Amino acid sequence: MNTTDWIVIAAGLAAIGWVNWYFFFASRGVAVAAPAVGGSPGEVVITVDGGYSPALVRVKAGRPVRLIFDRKDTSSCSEEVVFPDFGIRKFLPTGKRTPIDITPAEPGRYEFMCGMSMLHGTVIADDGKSEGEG
Ligand SMILES: [Cu+2]
Repeated sequence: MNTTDWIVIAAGLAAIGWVNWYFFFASRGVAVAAPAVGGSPGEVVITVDGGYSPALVRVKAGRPVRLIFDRKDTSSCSEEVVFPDFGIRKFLPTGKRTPIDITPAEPGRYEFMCGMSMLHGTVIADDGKSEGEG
């Protein structure tokens, strides 16, 4: 390979890295939460207050995870949360913690949203094997 090839490859890798960084961390300025290690199912608390915080949750594919929606606001917008991939639609009472159990079978992105699809969040399921654990 000549120098031009290497430059093209390097530029391509940089672009991929930037895109991943942008979508995972920068696009919404959100924290990334992951379930505590060793818990089964892992639990992640998501605060609902005019949006989801964190709006990005990383889990392991094939493992059950409990998302606990802690709703603080009284807006009718956020009173329901929907997980289309899991056929889940749940009412979230204000001032209460509502657990939702999911098991993302495959690695990938699983969106969740309010009943009107105005607030959005994402569960990213990673392939558990990539971190040396089955
Ligand atoms: Cu809404």
